[in-house]
Amino acid sequence: MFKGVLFDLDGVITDTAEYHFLAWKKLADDLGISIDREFNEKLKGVSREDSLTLILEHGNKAGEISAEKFAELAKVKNDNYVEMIQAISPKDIYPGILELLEELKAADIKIALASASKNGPLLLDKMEISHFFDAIVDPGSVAAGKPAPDIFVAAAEAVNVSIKEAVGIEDSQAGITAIKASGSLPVGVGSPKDLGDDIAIVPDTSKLSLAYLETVWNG
Ligand code: B16
Ligand code: MG
Repeated sequence: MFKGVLFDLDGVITDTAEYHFLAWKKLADDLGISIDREFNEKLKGVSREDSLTLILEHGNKAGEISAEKFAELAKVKNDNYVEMIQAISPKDIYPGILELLEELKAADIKIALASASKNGPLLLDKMEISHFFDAIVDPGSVAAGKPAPDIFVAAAEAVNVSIKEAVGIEDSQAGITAIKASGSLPVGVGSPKDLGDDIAIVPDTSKLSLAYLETVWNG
């Protein structure tokens, strides 16, 4: 049996993936760069700075932005995003997630947060679920962001669980790649079209439960 579950946040625990998209879209529009939902799949799970680089490259503007302007743009996006998430509360927790956290706790399975977001701790507090987490990895503390495996490896280490005895739950292409590379077992939230047809995928979080994870684990 697995001994730990490594959770992504945005798009797995709550719908903040949508707010990230809206905040990036506004910034891109202001820069005269067009981004759509298909392009956004490449941004999910990717750090703030790497996301901005991808957007600027997409708009062929990477070369014309100074380091100072780059930092300013990243701040503008985050300020807009942080404003959007102020109203997040326990009612915004995705269906099935609270029940899953309760089941994992009761089964003494470790719970860790492996989110690329620096706003992760704030969001867990707003949803009043911080106490479920045995560890929250600071995304700034790992050498490379998703799709590199570092944050999942660090999350398993932080709860003293072998990475091979952990399940990772993700909604993003970058995150699934990271989980696969880490050696833990991936479970996707979304569609095989976006996440691939070689892993266990639920269409939405209401299908996640301890029993479901056990079924996936047992192959
Ligand atoms: P922040 P996750 C990721 O969170 C988001 O999917 C991604 O869109 C965002 O750019 C990244 O966090 C950084 O977030 O700007 O708040 O530090 O999906 O890994 O939980
Ligand atoms: Mg995510």
